[in-house]
Amino acid sequence: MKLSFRWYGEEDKVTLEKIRQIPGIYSIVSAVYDVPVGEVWKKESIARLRQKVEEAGMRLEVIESIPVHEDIKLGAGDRDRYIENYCENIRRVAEAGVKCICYNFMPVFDWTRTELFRVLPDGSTTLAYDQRQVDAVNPLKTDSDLTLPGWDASYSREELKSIVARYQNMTEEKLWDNLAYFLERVIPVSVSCGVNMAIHEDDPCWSIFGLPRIITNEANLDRFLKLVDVPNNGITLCTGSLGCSGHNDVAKMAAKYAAMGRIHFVHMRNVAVLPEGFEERAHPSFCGTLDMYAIMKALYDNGFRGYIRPDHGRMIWGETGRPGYGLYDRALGASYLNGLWEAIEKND
Ligand code: DNO
Repeated sequence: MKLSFRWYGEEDKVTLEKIRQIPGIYSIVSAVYDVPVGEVWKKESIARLRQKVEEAGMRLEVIESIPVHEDIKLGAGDRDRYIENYCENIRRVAEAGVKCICYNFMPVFDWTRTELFRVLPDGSTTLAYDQRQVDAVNPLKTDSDLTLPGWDASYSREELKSIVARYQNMTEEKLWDNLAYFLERVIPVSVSCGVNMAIHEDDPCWSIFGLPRIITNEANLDRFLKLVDVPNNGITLCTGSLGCSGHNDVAKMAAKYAAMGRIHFVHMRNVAVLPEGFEERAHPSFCGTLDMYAIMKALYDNGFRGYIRPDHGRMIWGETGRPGYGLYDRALGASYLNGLWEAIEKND
């Protein structure tokens, strides 16, 4: 396992110096945040990011994310220009030593939660999702007084409304076509640069606000991998995104896609599936619904030795900061992953 850890750049309260003290960190996972979605990343920004990480004694081998512009997902507007920019970003990060790029293909909304600070019985706070609250929100109505805390602050209410409106006639099949169009152009570039592309599953893994979502389950991941059937076209196995639906057998999927050599990155996170949705929990298996040991073992037994990062953590010990991305609980998660891996390896 190449243990990795997400860092949000120089603005991040969780500094590289602190991350370095977590045992076993192999690579930092980061991105360039100084240009709008869809534009080409400046070479100097990529070089500076790499330099910061290397000065702190680590590597920068994973980018999360190079975001996909909405025109590409919509198959409209300036998609060819944005795809060309995307290809150029792949070339540029590859030149800086990056080996894996995580991205997603969710219309408008990335991960969605209804609560960012749900208090758990032990006094820690966590991210939670309640379907009833999501169903009560209509992003097409700007006067609706409900806003979700995880909503992308880069869009104003009016902008959000008009972007959602552009998806009104979008079917799942059309989204599949647009994804294929994107992959057919981007994957050959990643092959020639020696970079693995790793799509992240939709979070949660079902349609929200009537918008199509397709990277959601085993049948759809099978279909995805066949769109461009080469090893570089792979996935980020996100245990929490898949595991928040009781329908996904995450350990089985880990085994299957690892054996195919198509998992390039893993997000390890535990969730508790609840009647009205789900809430995020501490990493160990006994804290939530997922069998984290079974997932790690499935990865190991099927030859996966790549990048794994602890995913969201709770806020504990009074820490404040970016929800899901504090230091302490993610560091506990990293230690737990180290422990699982050592035990699995030694039992082999
Ligand atoms: C949330 C993350 C996602 C992920 C993107 C990948 O915490 O897991 O935002 O980075 O979906 O593009």
